[in-house]
Amino acid sequence: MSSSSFVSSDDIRDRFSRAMSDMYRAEVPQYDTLLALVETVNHETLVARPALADRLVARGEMARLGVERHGAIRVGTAEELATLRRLFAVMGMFPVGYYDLSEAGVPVHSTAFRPVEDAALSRNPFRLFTSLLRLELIEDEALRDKAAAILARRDIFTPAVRELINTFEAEGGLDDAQADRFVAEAIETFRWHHDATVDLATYEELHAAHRLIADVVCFRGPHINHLTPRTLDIDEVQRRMPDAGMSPKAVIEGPPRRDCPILLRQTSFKALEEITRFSGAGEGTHSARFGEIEQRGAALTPNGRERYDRLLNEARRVAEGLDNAAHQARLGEVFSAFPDDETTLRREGLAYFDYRLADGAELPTASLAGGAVGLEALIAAGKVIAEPITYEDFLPVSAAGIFQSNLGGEESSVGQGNANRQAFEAALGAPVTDELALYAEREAASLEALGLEPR
Ligand code: OOG
Ligand code: NI
Repeated sequence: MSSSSFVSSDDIRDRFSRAMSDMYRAEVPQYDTLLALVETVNHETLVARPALADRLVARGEMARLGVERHGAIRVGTAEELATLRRLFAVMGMFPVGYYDLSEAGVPVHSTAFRPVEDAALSRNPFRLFTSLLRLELIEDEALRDKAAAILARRDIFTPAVRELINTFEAEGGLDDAQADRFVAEAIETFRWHHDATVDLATYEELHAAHRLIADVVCFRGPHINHLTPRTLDIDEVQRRMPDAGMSPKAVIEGPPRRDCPILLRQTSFKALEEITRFSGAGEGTHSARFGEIEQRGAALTPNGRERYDRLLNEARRVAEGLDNAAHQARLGEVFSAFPDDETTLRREGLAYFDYRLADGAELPTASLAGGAVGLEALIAAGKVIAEPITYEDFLPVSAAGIFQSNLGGEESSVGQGNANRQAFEAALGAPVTDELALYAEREAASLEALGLEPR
């Protein structure tokens, strides 16, 4: 087959994310309500803030706003994770970042499969936060063995999707019909099943060890547990959620509202109780799926991130049990120590920036050797435009808050393990990419394109 008949990975990802959104909309009607609410608030925000609209257009983010989603899944074995890595590669999604959730008593570690190139992100930035259950953190050995045996019996992939992954790897691409078939088959892995694979007693035993273990082990596959649209004003969406019939979690995770948004703010609403049939005719309920929204801000440098982590810890020490208004007020106070204008964020090296030539501007050749001083002068003269790079990843403390809120927040009887990136990468069958390195590369590339030295 000639490579010219291949569909691009970006296209396959776009088809897949739309198919996933359609499936989730049919499975969870509140998701549709949430999408409508986010769209309304985004529209109102853009009308009220034309400068923000201009910037999104200039950064290539306006077109992607309407399709932008992230989802989350949880798998049980190394083989499942490694095959997912190959499946996502077909769609141009690669493992970025390592997240240790065991610190927060959630027995998983995770990565995000996502596109990494600028053009791919602009086309469709669909990401999946993917967690691997850590059975070694179950203290009861007999229960651990039982869970492993149940997981060993299932195959979460259809035979056809396995074949198409092989075809992609052997031929270097998929043609149009194969790509459609791939999307239809891949979606099957993430579908919700009302039938559990175990009897009620087994479900209850695993549930007692940790709700998450039951969610991963007792079903035929890693059902998509939420799909998250991106909003431009998370406070406003949170405020309007109750009227739209959704009850948001107590507090918005992440940094406070700011003039220059940083990193990621998230909130979710509670999982649905779903009727589940167990083998041996038992019936019960299981809550697997929930809703979430996110607002994205600037990617922070290691320095900026270190300061964020420190301030967040400081705010959290006294924020326990506060409602959202009080929590946000407390965060706001503590984060007044974090500069909130772009010039300072840039000059102090707290956030990553993208540099481009202003429309119609030309660079004087003398500026090329000017280093940082030359760059500042060019920005001051309006010849070079510096804009923060959007954070495309996740935050472990926030993710733990989302997990806990939707798992019922109960104390876990699971041992708190340590981060084990090596074990995660061994299961994945590949290293995860360091997310900070990606932002640093993008910043450096934008300077190089102007003939300027990286910072
Ligand atoms: C994932 C929770 C984390 C996020 O956006 O940080 C997450 C899960 O519940 O499987 O989705
Ligand atoms: Ni999420």
